[in-house]
Amino acid sequence: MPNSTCRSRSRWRVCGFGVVLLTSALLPGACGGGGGGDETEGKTVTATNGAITVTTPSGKLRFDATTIKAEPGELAVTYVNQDGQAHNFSIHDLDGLASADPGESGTGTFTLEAGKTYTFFCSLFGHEQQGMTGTVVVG
Ligand SMILES: [Cu+2]
Repeated sequence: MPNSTCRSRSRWRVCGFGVVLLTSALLPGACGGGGGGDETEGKTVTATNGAITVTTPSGKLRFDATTIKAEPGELAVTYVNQDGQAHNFSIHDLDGLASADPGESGTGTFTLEAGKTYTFFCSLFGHEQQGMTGTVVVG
């Protein structure tokens, strides 16, 4: 059906170009920023007075922190979701959940044991495997 609008001679070139433009328009976060989008990779953040804020930037299946340093006891997490789909902040083996719809934020509380290292992640299907994960180091 789209072929009817394409002349036979140049149809692959013209139609292919259109597909590339369409794909780019549908994936604004895929290549935006010209390579400067990963400046938050590997960031370590330290909880202050048992509280911390973790953010998912728009268009990224990532958290802005990959290592969180915290004291033993209660950790209050404010999770800010700037992405276009729902995500959450969870910690393996611990109760608690900070879940947020697109453009919103949520809070959750986790109880950390001294000397332990935990893995935090987004529990939505496949997100941890795609990079929504990091480490909580308890001092
Ligand atoms: Cu997620």
